[in-house]
Amino acid sequence: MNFPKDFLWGGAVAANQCEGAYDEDGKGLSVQDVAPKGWREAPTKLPTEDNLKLVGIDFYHRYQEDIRLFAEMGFKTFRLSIAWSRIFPQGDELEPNEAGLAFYDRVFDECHKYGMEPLVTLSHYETPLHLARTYDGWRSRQMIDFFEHYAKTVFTRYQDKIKYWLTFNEINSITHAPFLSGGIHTPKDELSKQDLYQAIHHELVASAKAVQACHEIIPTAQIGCMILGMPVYPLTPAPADVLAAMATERENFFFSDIQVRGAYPAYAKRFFKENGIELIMTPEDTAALKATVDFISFSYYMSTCESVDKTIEAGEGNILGGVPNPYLKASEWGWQIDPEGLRYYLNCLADRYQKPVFIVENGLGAVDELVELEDGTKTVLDDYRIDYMRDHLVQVSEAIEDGVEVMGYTSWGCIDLVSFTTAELRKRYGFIYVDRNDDGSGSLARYKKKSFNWYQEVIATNGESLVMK
Ligand code: BGP
Repeated sequence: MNFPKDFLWGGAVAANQCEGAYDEDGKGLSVQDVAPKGWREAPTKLPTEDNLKLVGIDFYHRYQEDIRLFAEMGFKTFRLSIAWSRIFPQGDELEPNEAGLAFYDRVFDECHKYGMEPLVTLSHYETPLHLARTYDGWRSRQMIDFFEHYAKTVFTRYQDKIKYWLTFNEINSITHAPFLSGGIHTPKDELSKQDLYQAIHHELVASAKAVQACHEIIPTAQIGCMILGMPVYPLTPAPADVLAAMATERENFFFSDIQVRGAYPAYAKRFFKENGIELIMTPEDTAALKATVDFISFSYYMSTCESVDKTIEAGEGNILGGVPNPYLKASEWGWQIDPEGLRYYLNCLADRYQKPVFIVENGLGAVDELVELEDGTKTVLDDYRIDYMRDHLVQVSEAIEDGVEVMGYTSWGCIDLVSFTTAELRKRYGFIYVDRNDDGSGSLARYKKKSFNWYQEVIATNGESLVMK
């Protein structure tokens, strides 16, 4: 196997899906606290008891135990997000909440105790609710200042602790999930393309300003963008399908094209013209966008297809969805499994940007059964998860052989947590089972699954065990 010696093996979580403690130590509400059913449904007025994220897996109180388990697996890195509303409860204050800052000090120190580098997402679907309700999220230009202030605050505070940063999680998902991704309170069907793309512009400027601030405050750090990665194949070789696939792919690459190259891509002009979009872009915005990222990170769960035949029904999937591929099988949630698509996508990114890439989410959401072995230990025999991850990691190795500079791999939901799209607990991704169920029952105890030992060996052998029988 050809994984570089310093390959960053690890796992990933997001604050809103694991921390719980939604109103402790001065934390303000985030958009997630009023979204008990995931991204498709309208938010509630106040947090409701059926919202599993309010307790999450109680990482806020159990982070020491969890990080110790990650260390036992040999993680070199642990991707997590800072909940913006722990630091600025409303989002528009000038002074940060010290208790929130102190919590992440403790978490980062715990990681360093085991020689694990935290990889920190500034904003992972958890905009402070006040910003959504008062400013309509990224529709307001004022958000740029609020975010820049937040980013500078955490860069300054953690400058000696954090080397790897990401700005916005799956930034391209805002086109489908404007509330949870962009804090936009206006219902999706009332949001014009003009307003959506103006909001996107504000978010991209804010991302670039954070990149600039990171480079100034922590010159030794690296900061990346994060996109929802999903290769789009033409459903047939018909040229019209190929062009349709290109157009859909560009709707996603639009974001990273700007974050990596520092300016709007040429194809944006026609897209804006045909959709009646006229952006307000100041000369300061144009200058700010020139601060470009050091690497490209992305989530990868599935590929999809595109067709000009609009009678074909879209399949299920990671927010963006698309037309199902007749050659692929799907997970229990209908997400089509395509390990070779990961190799293809890694190569696409490398060809397009000539920058290092980082897979910061990948994994299988499945229903797990906790069983008791003869010696009394409880575990999950999750061979299906091992197969999924092995197949994907073998393709990562192929991409490295193709010449792609891959910085690392952090599997999604390395410990079971509340799912994003459907906000449930029975959709599990972890190497560690958490005893908590959709009805809120469970002791919150942690159990190692079979995949725990498997991943431990993969890391210990730097990937060699992937091809050993
Ligand atoms: C991505 C998100 C994550 C995560 C993952 C899996 O879109 O960045 O937050 O949850 O998808 O999705 P789900 O949890 O819905 O299975």
